[in-house]
Parts: sequence; structure tokens; C-alpha cells
Amino acid sequence: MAIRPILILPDAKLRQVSEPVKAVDDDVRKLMDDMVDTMHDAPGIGLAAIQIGVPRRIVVLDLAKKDEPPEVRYFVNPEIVWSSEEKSVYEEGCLSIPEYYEEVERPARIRARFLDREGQPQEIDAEGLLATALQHEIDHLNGVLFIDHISRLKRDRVIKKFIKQAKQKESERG
Ligand code: GNR
Ligand code: NI
Repeated sequence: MAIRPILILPDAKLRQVSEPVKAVDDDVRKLMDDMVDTMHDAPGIGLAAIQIGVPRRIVVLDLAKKDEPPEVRYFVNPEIVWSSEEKSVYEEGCLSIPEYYEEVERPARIRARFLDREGQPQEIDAEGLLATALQHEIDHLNGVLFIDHISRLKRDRVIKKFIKQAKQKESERG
């Protein structure tokens, strides 16, 4: 188990499309454990493997509140098979775009298929924060960030800010 560094905007890897997992084996489970450690340390409610630089279609979620016991969920090769016409709006954030929050509109309810930690096929009906978080994570697997769902003006502004921050950090390192 280990906490791994989280990639930050504008890291080009965040735009990569992740590859399907062929078999849910011990290597995949070890990676998922590192993802959970990294997510809990951050802390965040979800993490996609590409956020720690691994381009595989793997997501972990834990929507439990701080004072509640952890409720980790594992999703391998998740696919949305149905989404509602009805939309809902949540204020989203992303560990790869720290300290930036904006409202995003997405389908209010989805049905997703995925493999669980044991490689067994599962289906889930999600609504509320679970639906939002799962869509946010599946976007990551396709190289999509939540800022792609906001206005171009706001998106360009936040990208510019993070490019500037990255340049500053680079010059500090010398
Ligand atoms: O920790 C996170 N919180 C969050 C809040 C609203 C909508 C989505 C999220 S996911 C985010 C963690 C993250 O960046 N996952 O990719
Ligand atoms: Ni994210």
C-alpha cells in the first residue's frame, strides 16, 4: 500500500485515453489499493488510475463522510449503459485541478456496467453524488476533465492559471 503523486493540470497524461483491463489480477488489486490510499490521503471521494499516471480503466470511489467508516467501491472497465434525460447540477472539484470548484450539469441518474475487485461483472443504478462522481471518473478514463463541461471562458482561465503555476514551480526547481 502506498500513496502515489497525483498528476496536476496541464499534465498531458490527463488527456490520454486509458486502456481496458484484460484481467483483474493481484497486480490490478495492488494498484487499486494504492489508489485508495492516495484518494484517502488527498482526501477525495474518487480517483481514476490515470490521475496517478497509470492509463488503465480503473476507478475507486469512497463517498463516506469523514466521521463515517470508509465505503470503498471498485470499478474496472466501467461503462455507462443508460443515462437519464433529467439533469442535475453539482459543484465539482478534481484532485488534478486543486482548489478549483465549479458547477457542472450531468445526467441525474445513470446505469453502469463494470467488473468488481474480483473481476465479477456488476451493474449499478446511480443517482445523486454517486452518479456525478462516477461520471466524473469515467470522463477521466476518456481523457476528459470536469472543466470541459463548463464555459470556454472559465475553462481557458483555469487552464492558463495552472500553466502559469506549473512554470513557476519549474523555475523554482531551477
Ligand atoms: O474529491 C472529489 N470530489 C468531487 C466532488 C464533486 C464531483 C466530483 C468529485 S471527484 C473528486 C476527486 C477526483 O478528482 N476524482 O477524479
Ligand atoms: Ni477528478
